Amino acid sequence: MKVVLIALFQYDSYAIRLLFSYLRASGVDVTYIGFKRMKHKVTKTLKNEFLEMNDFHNDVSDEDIALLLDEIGKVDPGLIGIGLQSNHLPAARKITQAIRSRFTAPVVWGGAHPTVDPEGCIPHTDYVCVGEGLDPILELAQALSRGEAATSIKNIWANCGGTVVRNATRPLLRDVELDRLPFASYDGENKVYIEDGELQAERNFDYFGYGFTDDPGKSVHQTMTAFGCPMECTFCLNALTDNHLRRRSVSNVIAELLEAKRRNPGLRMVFFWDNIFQVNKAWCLEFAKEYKEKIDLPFFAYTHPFYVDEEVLAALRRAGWIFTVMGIQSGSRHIRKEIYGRNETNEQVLKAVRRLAALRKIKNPTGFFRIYLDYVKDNPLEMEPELHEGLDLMLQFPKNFIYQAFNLSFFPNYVITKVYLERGLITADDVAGRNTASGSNWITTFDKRKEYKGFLRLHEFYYLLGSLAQFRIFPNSIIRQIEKKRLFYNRLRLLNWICKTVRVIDLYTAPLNYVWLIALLFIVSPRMKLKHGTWLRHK
Ligand code: B12
Ligand code: SF4
Repeated sequence: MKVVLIALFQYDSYAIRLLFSYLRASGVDVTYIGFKRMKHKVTKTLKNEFLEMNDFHNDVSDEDIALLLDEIGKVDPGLIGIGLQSNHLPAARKITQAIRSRFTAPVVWGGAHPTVDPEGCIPHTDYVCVGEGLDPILELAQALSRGEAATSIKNIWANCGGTVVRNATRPLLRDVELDRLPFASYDGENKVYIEDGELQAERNFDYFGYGFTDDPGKSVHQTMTAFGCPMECTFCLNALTDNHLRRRSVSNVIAELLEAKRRNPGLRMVFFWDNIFQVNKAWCLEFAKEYKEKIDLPFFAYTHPFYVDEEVLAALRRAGWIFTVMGIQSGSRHIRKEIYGRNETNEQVLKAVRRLAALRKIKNPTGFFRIYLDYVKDNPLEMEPELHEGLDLMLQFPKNFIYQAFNLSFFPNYVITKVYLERGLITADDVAGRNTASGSNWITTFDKRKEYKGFLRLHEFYYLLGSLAQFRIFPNSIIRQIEKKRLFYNRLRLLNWICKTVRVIDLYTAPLNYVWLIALLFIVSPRMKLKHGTWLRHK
């Protein structure tokens, strides 16, 4: 049996590369197609008073599809898998229709969107995988190769000519089972990449403008040590499904990284995509020791205000931790607790940021520790008192953090989506994947072309104040005055210009804060960047 797996808008999908390895290790002839790159665009369209929308996952051309069909045709598979997030739904439907018009092989959808909305997916495809997909897709491929109907596989829903068979879900893989999985595949074998209607054999460049692969010259490896999360935020998939934390053993993770280093002596950095890396103190301490001893490369890992044990943070820092993202989401205790289902108090948030900032004192060969703080922007329920509380908290943070704001997105069936729909704050058309202009929430920056009215102007005003709060050179007292007197409230472009100027002055007056920029240049070699025309991120 031959299987084609299509990763939508993500050349380096960890999930699809893991499925690829699992099928290959089980004797299936499998091909990976990276169908179009992950793209970043600043949001530009003001859809209505409450939402900013963005359609960057929607640029699938006829040439892209023709090439995809040709590549599938070369393999002549018995099963075609498509991995998709909710934003990708319109594209997935278009591709599936095209595949069905040319091939008889059934199509199975899997990933975040089919998991949260199988009912909405099944009419458009032959099979839908709900939740974990490794054994389910293998069993599906095996059943089809035996010529069976494949209608009783757990986690797989089947569309039998319009009649839907909804099979039960199997238990999640346990820790010991994770250790038996092959490592996600980053080699060049059976992999093709499509963009701009052309094959991109030489251009496996994705997140940040470079690829996660062990090909020589590609200097970054990505992996996950754990799946699931102990939290249940209302805007996250984890609040919807049983997705309790499961973790690989330290020795299994180290074995993968040793293998990645062996294959690619140019490896410079590791990305751990775990939802919260610092869970389980004993695991982290063991990991830090082993990692420092055997891998000794700078790494990225997310963190969370509840998981900031000083011993763990320090051990990870000494092991090579150089940048992190911590979700704060709102500086208002009320919004966090009542709207986002997050229980940390403002004191806990402040303590967490301070502990992260203190890690800068711990020596590390790269000499820097980048702290990105994620916030949700444009929540129509977050008004002036909450935004004020948030700014007040932010002004107490040690400086030189990086403030990132993401638009509030509404994914199908998510807890927050249901609440906002019930309260009439959004309509069904605002839910990701519903429209051709699919919702997304990539990093928000000030958009000077917008017509700001009421609520949005307020959010944009506080967004710019938050941007100023990052810099040591811009006094908090001035930020408080701007807020109090609402200076520039009707001159947001001017305030944006001030932010930009402050950034430039900061660069010149405190160049040591920007050592990370130089380090990044060396993590991804300038030669590669020049060759592929990418700088920090792919446009
Ligand atoms: C790591 C991660 C990322 C990394 C991806 C790194 C990489 N190169 O793979 C980065 C930071 C790049 C990222 C980006 C984004 N992400 Co993200 N990300 C995650 C995270 C934390 C883990 C995903 C993962 O790889 N898990 C491990 C794998 C093994 O598990 P899995 O994905 O569940 O896959 C299993 C099954 O779903 C199934 N399966 C998956 N695909 C397929 C395909 C087939 C054919 C089959 C049969 C089965 C199957 O089998 C897999 C193995 O069991 C999830 C949250 C979560 N807890 O899942 C969010 C999540 C997937 N991300 C999300 C979002 C929104 C985004 C962004 C849009 C964010 C943004 N603002 O831009 C972008 C979009 C990127 C893109 N173009 O696709 C949402 C998706 C929501 C939705 N309903 O669609 C999630 C669910 C978080 C959330 N808010 O709930 N993300
Ligand atoms: S902490 Fe992060 S991964 Fe965990 S439920 Fe909340 S948003 Fe999702």
